[in-house]
Amino acid sequence: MDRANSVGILTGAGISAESGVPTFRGGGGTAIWKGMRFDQISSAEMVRRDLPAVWEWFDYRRGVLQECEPNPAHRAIANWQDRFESLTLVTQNIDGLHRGAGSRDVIEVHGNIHRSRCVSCSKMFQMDRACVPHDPDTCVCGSPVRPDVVLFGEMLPEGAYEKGAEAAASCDVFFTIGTSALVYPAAMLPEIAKRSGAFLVEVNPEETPLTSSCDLSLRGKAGELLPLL
Ligand code: BJW
Ligand code: ZN
Repeated sequence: MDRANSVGILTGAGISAESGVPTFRGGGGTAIWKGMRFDQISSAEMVRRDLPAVWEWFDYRRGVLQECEPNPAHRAIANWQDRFESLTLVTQNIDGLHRGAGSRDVIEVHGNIHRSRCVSCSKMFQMDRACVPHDPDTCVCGSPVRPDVVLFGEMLPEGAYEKGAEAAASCDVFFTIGTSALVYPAAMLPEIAKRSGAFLVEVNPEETPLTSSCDLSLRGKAGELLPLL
């Protein structure tokens, strides 16, 4: 890190675990909401079939997030942004905690839970964090709004993945932090970094499919390890 000019970072649900945000696949189980696996309810098909149920799930999670604050891992990364010539932070998280900790220009490849979007005209609405359930329910054009998050089977926001891939291909060190690295295309970023010659570091209490490609695996909690780095 002393010699690095350019740093790339991919974070996942694990970095927010110590803030009290549940992970998706952690803890030996898979998140279940009212009898549905999260990959069923968090899917493009479900938005078409039962948008009110999707909103119920996301409003529940917005409620959980009201109690959550950034943790030392989010703050460590925010501090790094002034220590390197270039730092690109890509997060799969929709919780907004990186920004809450002071990180700028966060690339949120899976969207943001505090934003909604019209299903017809794509107009976006910033929701009040303090306001659960969501508001508005309907766009000015009369169509319903949906959470502005990327569900299974949906495309990522335009340019977001490409920006991350560019940074991954040109950085000196790449960190993959708190992600199971199972969901694509985000999981491609550490692979691109490694192929392009970056030093690849994983921060995770458990092994992931990326572990064997990593130059260094730091086994532990992000909130404990990142401040030490
Ligand atoms: C700690 C810790 C601590 C715990 N400190 N660490 C190629 C092959 C096969 C399939 C596909 C493919 N390309 C695309 C697909 C399909 C699909 C996909 O990837 N499926 C795989 C599951 C196989 N991808 C998509 O559909 C994507 N879209 C797309 O590709 O568009 C093109 C397309 C369109 C149409 C058809 C086909 C292609 C979109 C993916 C969007 C994913 N969205 C979700 C839900 C968001 C909304 C919501 O929140 O409900 O995003 S899924 C869910 O997983 C969420 C997360 O961002 C994402 C990643 O999970 P993450 O962050 O890694 O969390 P966990 O829980 O898995 O892991 C936590 C980790 O933390 C663990 O490792 C712990 O050990 C660790 N940990 N405590 C550090 N204290
Ligand atoms: Zn509209």
